[in-house]
Parts: sequence; structure tokens; C-alpha cells
Amino acid sequence: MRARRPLPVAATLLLAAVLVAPARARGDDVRGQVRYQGTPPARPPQPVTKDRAACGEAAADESVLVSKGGLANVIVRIVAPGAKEEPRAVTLDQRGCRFVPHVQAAPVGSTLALLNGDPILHNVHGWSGVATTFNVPMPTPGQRVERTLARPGPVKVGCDVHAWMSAWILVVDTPYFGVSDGEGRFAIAGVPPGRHTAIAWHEVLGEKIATVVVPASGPATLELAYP
Ligand SMILES: [Cu+2]
Repeated sequence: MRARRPLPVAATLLLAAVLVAPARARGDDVRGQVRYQGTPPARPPQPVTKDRAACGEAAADESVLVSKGGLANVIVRIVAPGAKEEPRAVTLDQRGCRFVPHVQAAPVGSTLALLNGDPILHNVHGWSGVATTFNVPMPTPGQRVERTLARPGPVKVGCDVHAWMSAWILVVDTPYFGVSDGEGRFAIAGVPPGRHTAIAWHEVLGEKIATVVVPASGPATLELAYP
């Protein structure tokens, strides 16, 4: 496993006011927003150096996406020892020489389908830290290859042909997780009532830890802030 990026204590403490929203029918949800405080870093497009007919002239840097003050692609999970996570079937497509989706989460044991939606060769390479998780040449348009996500932790995905291509899959050992949308909003279904530890993960900005209390009746709101 890759060493976790250390976070300053102050940043961790800044975390998350935990608010309890008005009661609803069932207390089984955590929802909220991940905010980005301050001016996000400039992320200029990266030059496309080959296969321009399929890939275009430039590739957007999708690593820090902020809209209306909300930070996208943060995976928020609830620590739940002993809770059984059901494996899922997830996909990672390649279209126009970018991975779709850029960030996703999947429980341990899930099946990852790698797809080549382009008319050119990609070589999909997944990394868990410095260790190769999978390394799949995909020369054929429409090709589909499946791999199992066997261990928890972040998997960084690149393409050995196109250096700018980048995606992340966070493999989680909990059934309770969500990914923030374009404006930073997320929802986590089915979280049982009680006091929980929530961990937020972002590919560049690292982890934040917060506490959330899901009441016996009604949802909980969890507000998070980066950086
Ligand atoms: Cu590629």
C-alpha cells in the first residue's frame, strides 16, 4: 500500500460540523456536501502527444474539480466493522482517451469491467501504491476485460500508451459510501442509527475524518471542507 499522505492536524480539526437535519421517516441516510474553501489551484489542460484523431488536442486535468464551492469526486465512507459489503459490478470505460468515470468507489470483491470505447490501443494499468493491480492491453475497439478488486484501498489507473489518462477506484471495506457530485453533494444510503466515523478521500487532497451521528429517526447531514 502507498503511504498515506500526512494531513496537518489543523486541517483535520477544521473538518465537518455535524448537523442533524429535521426528522424524516427513517434514520438511515447520511447526506451532505464537500466544500472547497479558497481558490482552487489552476489545472491547465495537458497536451495530447499522440493519437490526436481519437484523443483530441488537449486533455482536461480532472484531479480537482470545484463548482459553486463544492468539490467533486470525494468518496465519503462510513466505517462499519463487521458490516457486510455486497460486491458490485462496476465499469471503467475509455472514451476519447479519458477514463469514465474519473473517480469511483466499489466494495471489496467487486468486479471491474474495463471497456475500450475508442478505436485505438489503450493499455490499462492499475496500481495499488507501487504494486501493479492489473495490466491489460486493450487493442480492440469495444473490448471488455474483467478484473476483481480484491483488496481495500485506492487503485490509481493509468494508460501506458497515453500518459495523461488517469482514473481512481477506491476499494472500500464498508457497504456505506458515496461519491460527491459536480457540486460536492453526496448521499450514503442505509447507514444504521448511531455514532459513526466517516472518512472522506480525495485523489489529490487526501483524507479527512469526521464523526456523524445518525439519529434513530431521520437522516444526518455531514458537511466537509477541503483543503
Ligand atoms: Cu490510452
